Amino acid sequence: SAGTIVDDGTVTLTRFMIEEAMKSKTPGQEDMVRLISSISVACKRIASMVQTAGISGSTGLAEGGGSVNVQGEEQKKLDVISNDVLKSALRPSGKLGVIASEEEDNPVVVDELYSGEYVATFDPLDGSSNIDAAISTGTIFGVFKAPEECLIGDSDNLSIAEQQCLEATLQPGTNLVAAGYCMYSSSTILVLTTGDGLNGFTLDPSIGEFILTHPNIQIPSRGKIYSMNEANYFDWDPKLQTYVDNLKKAEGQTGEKYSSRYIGSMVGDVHRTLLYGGIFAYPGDKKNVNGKLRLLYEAAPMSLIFEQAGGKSITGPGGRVLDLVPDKVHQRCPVFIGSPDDVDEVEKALA
Ligand code: AHM
Ligand code: MG
Repeated sequence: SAGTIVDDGTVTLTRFMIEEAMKSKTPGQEDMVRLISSISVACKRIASMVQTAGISGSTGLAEGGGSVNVQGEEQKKLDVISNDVLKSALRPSGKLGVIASEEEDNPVVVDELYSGEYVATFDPLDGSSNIDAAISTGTIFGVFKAPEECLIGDSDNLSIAEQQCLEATLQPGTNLVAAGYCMYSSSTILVLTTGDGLNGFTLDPSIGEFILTHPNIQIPSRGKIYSMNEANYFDWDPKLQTYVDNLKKAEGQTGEKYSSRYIGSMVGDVHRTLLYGGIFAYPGDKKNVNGKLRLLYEAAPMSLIFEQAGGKSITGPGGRVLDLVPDKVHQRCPVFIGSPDDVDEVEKALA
């Protein structure tokens, strides 16, 4: 009838965030809504670019043909574009002072004024080696509170504030106030925690909105899939070799034979692990003692995400990834992440 407000029960990301902010006892959650909303807009843009990359000619390497980032990795065109999209989406949110990104040598300020309340870390387009074959990629992010010193800086007096603020991204994962990823795959899925559970949203392209499709995600306590780059097997710790051998022979704790799945895109491999259970790992090995994954914008955000879903994430026996205190922006760490029982099993095997 006339005047009836129709509510079909659809919960968009914006609606969800606003309702959470109203319920929250933490002050200032409205600022978090703005920040996440800016990130989600950037993710929509990246999703659209990734989907049409083969048509628009944005596959392949960045300008110059052989551009490498500070870690010596080739930069793809879309790595660079995604980084720019995130920076420009965050600038008007007005709440972010500094970002550290896989594609920037050093943390950068997103605005002239160091007035942001948050600092964020990003891997703008993780797994981009997969992009030219149209295989899943993702954006990973973590958000910290900015230290006091950063809040008072002004653009005429940058020297001291600048240094302090640029170092503000070097915080342990236990300080994260939000973390998430957006996966660009057969659907575009944003998985997000602001420290009170984990929720997943699927982009409905017909209306351009993220819709709550995975409320309160809980990882199965045990899975039967392992996900690691087994080409590194002969460089692994023999204890890890034995653990994986046992999973293959149905001689692990469960006595079940495991399956192997590995995309080589952390977001895709981790998303599957979150929903189906099991273990994803990028261990250290003889050649790379700290493995490959970066603490600040890959390992730590994913670890908070998993812990919020009842999962576990360790860097080795007795070492929680979230407790690691970074001393370099691009530092790497071994990662074992997944169902609590599977992570306990690998922890015991490695001890
Ligand atoms: P990238 O940030 O340069 O894309 O590298 C990170 C990616 C992860 O997505 C993935 O888990 C890992 O590298 C795969 O590495 P490998 O090819 O050594 O198995
Ligand atoms: Mg990456």
